[in-house]
Amino acid sequence: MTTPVFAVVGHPNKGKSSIVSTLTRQDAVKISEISGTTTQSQAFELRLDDVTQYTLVDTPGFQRPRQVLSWLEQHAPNAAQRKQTVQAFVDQENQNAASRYRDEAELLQPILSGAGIIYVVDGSLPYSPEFEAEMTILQWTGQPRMALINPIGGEAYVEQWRDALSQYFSVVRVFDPMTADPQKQFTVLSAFAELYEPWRSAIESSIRFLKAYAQRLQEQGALIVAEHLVQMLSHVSEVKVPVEFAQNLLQDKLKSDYQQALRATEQSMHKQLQALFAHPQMQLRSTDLTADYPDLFDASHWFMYGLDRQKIIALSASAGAAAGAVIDVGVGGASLMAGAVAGGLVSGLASLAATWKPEKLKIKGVPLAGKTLTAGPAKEATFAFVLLGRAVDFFEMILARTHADRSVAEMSDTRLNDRLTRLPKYEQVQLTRLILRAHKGLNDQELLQLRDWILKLR
Ligand SMILES: Nc1nc2c(ncn2[C@@H]2O[C@H](COP(=O)(O)OP(=O)(O)OP(=O)(O)O)[C@@H](O)[C@H]2O)c(=O)[nH]1
Ligand SMILES: [Mg+2]
Repeated sequence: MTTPVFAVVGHPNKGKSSIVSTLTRQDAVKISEISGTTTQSQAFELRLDDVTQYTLVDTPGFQRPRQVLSWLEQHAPNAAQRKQTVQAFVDQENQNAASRYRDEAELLQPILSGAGIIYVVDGSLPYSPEFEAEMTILQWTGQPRMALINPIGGEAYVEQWRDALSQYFSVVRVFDPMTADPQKQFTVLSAFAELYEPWRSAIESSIRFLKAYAQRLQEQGALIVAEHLVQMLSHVSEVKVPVEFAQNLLQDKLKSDYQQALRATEQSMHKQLQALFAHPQMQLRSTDLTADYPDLFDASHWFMYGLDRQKIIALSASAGAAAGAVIDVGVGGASLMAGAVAGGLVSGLASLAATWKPEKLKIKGVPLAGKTLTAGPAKEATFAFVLLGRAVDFFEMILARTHADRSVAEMSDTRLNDRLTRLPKYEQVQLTRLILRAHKGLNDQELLQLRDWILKLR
């Protein structure tokens, strides 16, 4: 079965390559603010599970459309022979080493070979009649075609463009390749299914496949997140106490080993998610994860992760209570804590330091040499939520990122509180219970539960 092929054409610098990149999910498409970046037609396939769903051809922009149209008008004997005349023009220019119409020949070739046309304009700049020559040439090829208005710098002239484009194209859509989510991407494909009968069933089955594929990818991504979270939460760093030792140095080493291990695990999660979602080139602002990043281990920074202390206290208290009990978030902190402590529950206020065993070093006169000091695993709710929040933020960011977006990714403050609040209270408590168990490691069934929570939180 032949798969649909679309040529993305238009003026230089209108986001043609950006559209190709987003719709084929490829980082490799060259995008630049410099006009005339694409100089040759190049085909990019959306290939998933070894099956090509469709092909998009990136093309150079029109340079001299008026001259080309006037040549065509002079050489076409009648309307029935317009397509052959366009072909004759391309053949002639291909044989002419000094051709002034190289870009036009290059962009028209894939269309003459059978590609459908996606014509791209910029909705932030006014329409002008000079575009009529381009649209007329495309019309002369007789190929199925649609127009996309890319609001590169805003939507100021979208309506004006819509009126002009609909004279030449039966389907006109606004499409921003930087932000288009998969649903929006499908609308471009569906439009073509309506437009051109021979491709209808192939496109419809592609859309079905793509939807199922996206679902599967999300589940795989969430499982990667769950596995790495458990790895971080259950991690233990160790250091052997030598005969002669300086307490502070030993503590610092342990703390630094532990931090390094967790950061390395977090980075490995990022890399795996980037590979899964085909964003291998994506840059993260590295200071966010290393030197300048607020120290995860300093509780005074926790407000930066959008965590509501009161809420975490209530959740960890509820999680420790009998199954099904939900202690209301917002109940006065003092009575809540009293209840939690009286019930012999884990104190929600216990800081991460509670999991730092090195305090034992302070005990005077105990012969420690030869013993092993450990840091971790992370049993504390606030810290567990920090790691969860950061992981879900990254997951959501990479899910929403289009391939046209080449900016450095920045992780904003986590919105974990908002995410948690969207869940019913009893679910928040169930999740807390699972998170608080994760430091012991999770069995397969629990890991899948954590995966499903991650899907729900995003
Ligand atoms: N803000 C914003 N910028 C965009 C959008 N689409 C494209 N751009 C930017 O516009 C510039 C040109 O994008 P390209 O995709 O390279 O455009 P092109 O039409 O392929 O350009 P040529 O190959 O030079 O003809 C790049 O800097 C893109 O990042 C958009 O929807 N929003
Ligand atoms: Mg380009």
